[in-house]
Amino acid sequence: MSRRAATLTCMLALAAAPMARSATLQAQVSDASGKPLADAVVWAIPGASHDSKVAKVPVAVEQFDREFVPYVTVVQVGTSITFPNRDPIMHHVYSFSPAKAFDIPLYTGKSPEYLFDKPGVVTLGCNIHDWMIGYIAVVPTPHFGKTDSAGAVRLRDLPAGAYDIHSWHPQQRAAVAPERVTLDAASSPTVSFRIDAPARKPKYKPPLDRLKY
Ligand SMILES: [Cu+2]
Repeated sequence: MSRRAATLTCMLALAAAPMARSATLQAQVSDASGKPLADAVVWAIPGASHDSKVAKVPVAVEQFDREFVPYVTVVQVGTSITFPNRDPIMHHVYSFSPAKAFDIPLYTGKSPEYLFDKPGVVTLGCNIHDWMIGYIAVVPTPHFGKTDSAGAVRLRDLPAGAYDIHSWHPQQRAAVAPERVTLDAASSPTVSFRIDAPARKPKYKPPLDRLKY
């Protein structure tokens, strides 16, 4: 074997190594009519507990152009989140949700950091701008994701084993039952969910008036 081929073989072996230990789950979420549903949260609860340290990655829900960005955020229980205001006007962000209630009176720029230590859905609002709404799904697992515009999401690096796969969408009319799957390194199954959720209708937003917020 040439030196170059040996190096290549070695690289391929390294690239393949994580596959031997972990599995990938694909989920496809559609609405009641079968159309792809974006912004659906999908998370996997392992049947047997395994190492699930909370990833210490900074998570921010920004206010930009007088909207919450992103519209839907998903984090593991134990994650801290900030709410930076990137607009040239003030916002007053709040939540009354049992999973996490807080209030950030009129501010711009940086916000305090809040710990999300209970599972559940947190609904975000702004006292100044009625149309602003955002959601944080706090899930008790490091294995989660959010569907793209094609209704697809991929959960990577799941240890082999049995999982209950849950789904949720902010506009859903009813809770959806979880699906049980068994994952091994050789397969990357696709789980399909149908969530009865009407299309998101953005609320009217008046033109920006810098003098009046
Ligand atoms: Cu606002």
